[in-house]
Amino acid sequence: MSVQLYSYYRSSAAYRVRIALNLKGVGAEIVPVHLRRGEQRGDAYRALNPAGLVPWFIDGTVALAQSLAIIEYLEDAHPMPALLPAGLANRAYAREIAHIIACDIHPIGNLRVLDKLSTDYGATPDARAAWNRHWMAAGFGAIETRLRQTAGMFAVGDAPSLADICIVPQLYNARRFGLDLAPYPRLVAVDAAARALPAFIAAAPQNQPDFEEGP
Ligand SMILES: N[C@@H](CCC(=O)N[C@@H](CS)C(=O)NCC(=O)O)C(=O)O
Repeated sequence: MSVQLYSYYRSSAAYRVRIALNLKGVGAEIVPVHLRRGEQRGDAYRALNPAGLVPWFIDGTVALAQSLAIIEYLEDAHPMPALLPAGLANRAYAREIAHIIACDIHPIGNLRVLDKLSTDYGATPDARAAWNRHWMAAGFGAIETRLRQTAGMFAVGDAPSLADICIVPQLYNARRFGLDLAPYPRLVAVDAAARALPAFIAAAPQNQPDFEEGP
């Protein structure tokens, strides 16, 4: 198979790409990279992706990092079903929600950031989780407000979009780190609607070949 995705079952950035691949009906070989064991920092993986992060995506001669860039590539290569809603404003709202998650929330809750907090600043497991919850709550508040305006069955209207592709993995993280989701009823509702779709089910961490039980 010429399409490969280097992935870790609970990497939310890889989870986004898995959802997009499934929505587009693009089959891909999943190549597991064990983040907890540090495989992403090894020479073999860095020779592919010098950034030392997943996802890493290969489609024939194209090899690409960054989940949103990969998703845009898929959107360009396979326009239907569209991952951005119709209409200028709605397309921008879907991107806005995606960027709150991918640019504002996710980078500061990443494994290497949490590890740095522990090794250099003595953060305990509880402190790491509290840090993550703090930044997720800040972003989720903004998204919840936007959803009042944009949500239908899904985050922006009645079809799953880039916004839902980013929301579902981030809510998976939020539950993992024990964030109280009660203040975000719209976010919870659109997450539930999206997670019921086959493309999202197949992409879920528990359905990955490298899934492991445990914290
Ligand atoms: N902005 C990147 C983020 C990629 C990223 O940070 N991936 C995480 C997993 S979600 C990772 O590989 N972390 C490994 C580490 O922190 O060492 C994207 O959207 O693809």
